[in-house]
Amino acid sequence: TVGKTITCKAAIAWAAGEPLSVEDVEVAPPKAHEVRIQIHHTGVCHTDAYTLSGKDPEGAFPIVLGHEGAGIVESVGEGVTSVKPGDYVIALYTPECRECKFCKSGKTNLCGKIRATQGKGVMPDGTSRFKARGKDILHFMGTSTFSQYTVVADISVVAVTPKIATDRACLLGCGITTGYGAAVETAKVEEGSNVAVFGVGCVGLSVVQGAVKNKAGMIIAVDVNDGKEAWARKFGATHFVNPTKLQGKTIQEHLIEMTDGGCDYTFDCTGNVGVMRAALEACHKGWGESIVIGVAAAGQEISTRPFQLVTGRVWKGCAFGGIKGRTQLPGLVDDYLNGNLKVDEFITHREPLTAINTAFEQMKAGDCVRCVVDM
Ligand code: NAD
Ligand code: AHE
Ligand code: ZN
Repeated sequence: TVGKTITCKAAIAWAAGEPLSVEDVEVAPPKAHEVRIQIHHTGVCHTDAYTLSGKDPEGAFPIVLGHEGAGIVESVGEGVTSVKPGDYVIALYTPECRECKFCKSGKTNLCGKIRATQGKGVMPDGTSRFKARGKDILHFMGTSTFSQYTVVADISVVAVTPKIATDRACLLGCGITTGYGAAVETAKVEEGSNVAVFGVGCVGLSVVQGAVKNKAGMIIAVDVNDGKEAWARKFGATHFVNPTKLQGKTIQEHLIEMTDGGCDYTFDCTGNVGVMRAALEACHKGWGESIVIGVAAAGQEISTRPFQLVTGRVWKGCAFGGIKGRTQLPGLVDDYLNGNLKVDEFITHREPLTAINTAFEQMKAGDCVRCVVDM
């Protein structure tokens, strides 16, 4: 059966740096191997603000942003077997086809199947399912969750038990999974190891949570915003440092002193390349590993003395925490339902879709961990 176009509300980014405009969008039915989702809730991640700012080299306009969403499958295209109408789902900006070189490597969660079209803001067949004011509107990160209905590839969605409410499940679509996975899956933080987390927004606090889960020793939260100290301690950080308040000492020197030689693992959750350097240099000689999670603007580059690597420090990074969404998200949902993964605690603000621009403001103001938007 051929589905119908649905007209609903979406927050459209017409141009870089402008507020989103909530207006009617026409959402075409899913084609073969595509899924149309009614989004119930979406988080607003720093990456949405980054692309809206115009600093993302892949960011093109007009576009429906949003990549941290959960809802219910409305309809599926031909050949879709992994989900069915009525399933509760989380959208995946890191798809998992289980067939490509990346998926089969056993070395990465990155999937290559649709990355090229995803980066261009179109579906795998090269076209868009969104239209507004008579114009085609681009997709974002293969998910576009700032729309009441969205269409995604069938490899970009995972069904989860409806026991987890969609206002919680959405946060597993990016922020929480990214930080938690970076600690547990990518770094594989060991018991007793000393950890420093630069930037304790949703992603950084999730790294803290992963470090606690793996029984790290010192967990040092580093943030320029003193308001984040209480949050970091609530999630299990043992120390807090505001790097702007160190007199005559760099943050890396300070951390090396605190940890008697440097951290075993550090994480950048800021997207600031100066912070990335400090995080690498705060690592222990011989084995310390620094994980880049933050996304930096076009033109930004990282640097350090190669001696830092020659003497055993390791620089790496990950997307979505290194987590394979279709395989591993149901397990994280179970962890949440069994009381072994904090999710509720991340929701500090809520807004309706009509006030989505307020959610962006709140994130910049800094007293907010995550604002969840009710669609
Ligand atoms: P956020 O805005 O909620 O948190 C960022 C935190 O960093 C804030 O608490 C802020 O005060 C702090 N900060 C800013 N500059 C700092 C500095 N110089 N030193 C120390 N702290 C500083 O952002 P978020 O949603 O948690 O995302 C964090 C970063 O991770 C962003 O760059 C985002 O784009 C990126 N991200 C990457 C992935 C991935 O898969 N790699 C996934 C999600 C988010
Ligand atoms: N288009 C951006 C890339 C931004 C980026 O690195 N995105 C992360 C996810 S951030 C989620 O909040 C990611 O998944 N990266 C892997 C990939 O394939 O994009 C730029 O700067 O060019
Ligand atoms: Zn994100």
